[in-house]
Amino acid sequence: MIKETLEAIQAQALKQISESDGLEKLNEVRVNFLGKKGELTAVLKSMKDVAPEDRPKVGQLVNETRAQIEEVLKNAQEKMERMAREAAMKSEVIDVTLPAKKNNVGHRHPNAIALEEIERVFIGMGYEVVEGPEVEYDYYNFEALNIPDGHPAKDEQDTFYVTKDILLRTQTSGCQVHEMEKGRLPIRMIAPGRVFRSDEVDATHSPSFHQVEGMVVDKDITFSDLKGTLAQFAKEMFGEDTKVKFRPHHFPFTEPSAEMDISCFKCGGKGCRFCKNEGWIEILGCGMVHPHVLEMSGIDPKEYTGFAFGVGLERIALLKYEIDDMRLLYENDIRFLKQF
Ligand code: 2U9
Repeated sequence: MIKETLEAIQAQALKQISESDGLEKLNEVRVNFLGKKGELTAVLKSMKDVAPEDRPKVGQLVNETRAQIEEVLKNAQEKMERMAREAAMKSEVIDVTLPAKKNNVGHRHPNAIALEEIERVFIGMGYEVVEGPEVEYDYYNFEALNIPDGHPAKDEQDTFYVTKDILLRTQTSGCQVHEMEKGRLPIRMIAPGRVFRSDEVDATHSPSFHQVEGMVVDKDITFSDLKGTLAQFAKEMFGEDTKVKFRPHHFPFTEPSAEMDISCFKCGGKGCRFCKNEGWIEILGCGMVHPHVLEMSGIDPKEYTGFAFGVGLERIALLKYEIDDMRLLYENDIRFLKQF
């Protein structure tokens, strides 16, 4: 009698399993037949009505039935899970041939690229890169450079003063003075950095811009060393065919002084729109370090001589990358910066 009941339960369970259309349904079947209030448990509970000698046999039958239902349930569940996985894999195909999304990467600022180029050239010639303070004593910015109070060059440069004696440097020259004061010779250095002048903003001016100044101090340094060094710099920066020309000039801290032009790297010197038909482009100022400047920093000008130069970093960047307005270098417009 119980045997038939069990067979009926098993048949019913297998039927419901085969008709299940999802994992939820299968779970219902499990609860209905094997759960605490399920049909098989009900049979177990009715064991008290079975004659004691038959109980082991009936118990075994119930267990067999449970095991079989469990086995079929497990298979059905695995099959459904496998099918669900296969269906998901079919619907989620990844086309590995699709072009990848473009990564937004940062770009270097034209000033940074130009400075790196300049540093590469001078490091290659054995120079040190030396930095100094942007807030400087009047002495290091002017006095030690042969620009005393009342000197027209001091009034020409509209300086931002912090106190009477402290200012925002108008040139990086203070770095060279600090270096000379250390008393370690020879000196071969460049001093790149931000400088400040109270200028109105326009296409070629800004109250804050960057310079790279350079200086060599050693025994027997002559104007030929200056010319050879700066001609090599011009070739490495603007191309092997670049020619240089020196025009006499005046700076308080160098004597003699000059401005250096390079042959136009666009037209090779014939004259074009880029060089305003001159064939030449002004690039930097330079000269032999004034004996008084050496002396003020404790170097004997009878024993040592030196040359120095100064370039505007923005000027180099504008020229090299053919940018026609300096303001573009300060606005940090990504549409501009991402071209470099
Ligand atoms: C010491 C001695 C000499 C640095 C020099 C220049 C010439 C020069 C300008 C270029 C464009 C400044 O950025 S700019 O406006 N600079 O022409 N600078 S010689 O001479 C020195 C510096 C320090 C002790």
